[in-house]
Amino acid sequence: MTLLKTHTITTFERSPDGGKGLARDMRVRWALEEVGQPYDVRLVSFTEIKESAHRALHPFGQIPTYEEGDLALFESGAIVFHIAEHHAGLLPDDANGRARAIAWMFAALNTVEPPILELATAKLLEGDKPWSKERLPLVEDRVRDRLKQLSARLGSANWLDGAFSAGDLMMVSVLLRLKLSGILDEYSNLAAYVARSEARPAYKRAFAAQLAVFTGKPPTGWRE
Ligand code: GTB
Repeated sequence: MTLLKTHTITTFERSPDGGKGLARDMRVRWALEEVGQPYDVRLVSFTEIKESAHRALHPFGQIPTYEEGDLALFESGAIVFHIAEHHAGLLPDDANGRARAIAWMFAALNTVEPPILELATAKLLEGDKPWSKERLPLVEDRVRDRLKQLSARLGSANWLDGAFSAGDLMMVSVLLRLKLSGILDEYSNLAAYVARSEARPAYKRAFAAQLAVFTGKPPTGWRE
């Protein structure tokens, strides 16, 4: 008999994005939904994540964390990679395709996400600085540079490298942060790539589950 291990993730009891699915628990929820693994959620406050019990799981006092049996992980990239390695559905079977999907995961986190985070910081945390107006276009252009390169590579394909993979999941998770800025719409194939991902049943279930935390309403029919 195979015993099912419970997957437990932590996320904010009150996400600062108001349930838009932009906090980093969303990518872990999405990965678990893609591979069909149920999971438990432990809600934590901003105070709790800085306390020693949570820091034992996450040295930097952040969410998400992931627990499975005697394994505790932090960093959304490492968590999604772990899920993808242990369950079918997010990494190709052939070794080279697998390596390329992992490269796309790293590209999302190391190459595409940094300028996008920089833009969020420039808008949210530095918007009131006297130099902000002058700097913002530079930061936006750095984002555009990356999007242009990504858009050229994606071309008219549905996914970055063959079938949908953990590389796409991570890339789209990163791009979603740009949706409200309008910059994504300047690259129609990237906007369509994100929309195609949001239409995936697994994405919808994950989104409904994180929204339910915020609204207090259980997702309806999310596992039909
Ligand atoms: N590199 C880590 C990972 O990928 O797991 C980064 C984790 C991280 O930044 N976690 C954030 C956190 O715990 C929450 S997701 N912050 C608390 C702290 O550092 O004290 C970041 C986030 C927050 C809010 C929005 N939003 O409002 O749109 C989007 C993303």
